[in-house]
Amino acid sequence: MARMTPVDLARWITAIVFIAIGVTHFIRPVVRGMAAMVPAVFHGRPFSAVGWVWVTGVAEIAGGLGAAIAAPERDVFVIVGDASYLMLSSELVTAVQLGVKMIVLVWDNGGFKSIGALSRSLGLDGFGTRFIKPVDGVLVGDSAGDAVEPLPIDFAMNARSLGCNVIECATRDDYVQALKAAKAAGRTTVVVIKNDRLHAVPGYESWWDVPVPEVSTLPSVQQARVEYEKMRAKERLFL
Ligand SMILES: Cc1ncc(C[n+]2csc(CCOP(=O)(O)OP(=O)(O)O)c2C)c(N)n1
Ligand SMILES: [Mg+2]
Repeated sequence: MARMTPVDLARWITAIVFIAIGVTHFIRPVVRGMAAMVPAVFHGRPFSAVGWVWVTGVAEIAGGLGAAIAAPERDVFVIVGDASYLMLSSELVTAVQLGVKMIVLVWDNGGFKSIGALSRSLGLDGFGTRFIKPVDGVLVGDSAGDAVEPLPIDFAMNARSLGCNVIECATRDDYVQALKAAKAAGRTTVVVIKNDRLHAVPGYESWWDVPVPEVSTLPSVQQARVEYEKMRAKERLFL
């Protein structure tokens, strides 16, 4: 058997890590927590809340590639956040290599928006969820507003460098045009659109059991812990 090179080893490790992350979407307590976050409007359309969690286990660009291979006669759209794109975008190369077309919509909102909102709801100010430079050595949170220097990430250039057709959008009209142009294109197309970090969908009419530290010097975390204990007492398990 040929010897494994360091690159092969890195590939195996990466594959195992990503498969392990995906597998968590099939573990009961994780499924329960994530299912509670699926907005009611999606229940049964077409999957149950739990079904949606399973689907995200095979997530995003990699999942889109599988769908595009399985159904070449259909337009396959992938919506992916900027942070998720940074975690797993290498299948774009596979799509280019195989000549498989998918349309990837990258929503660039300067970091981990959903996790930032979760962090704020736990009194943690979105710490570590922004693509910004540290300020005086500190990774500041959302309360720092725009008084920060964004990281110079160029998603369009990144996707272009992998061999994709790329369309950049600044406005809603650009986005509508880009969707049409992407459908008409003959190869994998990445559409990059900026969106707002703080403008979001309303609450999900549910509560997610994310434990808050019992000990903290931050009053906002202490307050969140009091709230957490109140909510925890009401918890009932239905799955
Ligand atoms: C494979 C995997 N890793 C981590 C997570 C946890 N997670 C859920 S949302 C999220 C943030 C994603 O940020 P982004 O893709 O930029 O989307 P945004 O919330 O900004 O729209 C993370 C890390 C996950 N669901 N799946
Ligand atoms: Mg994001």
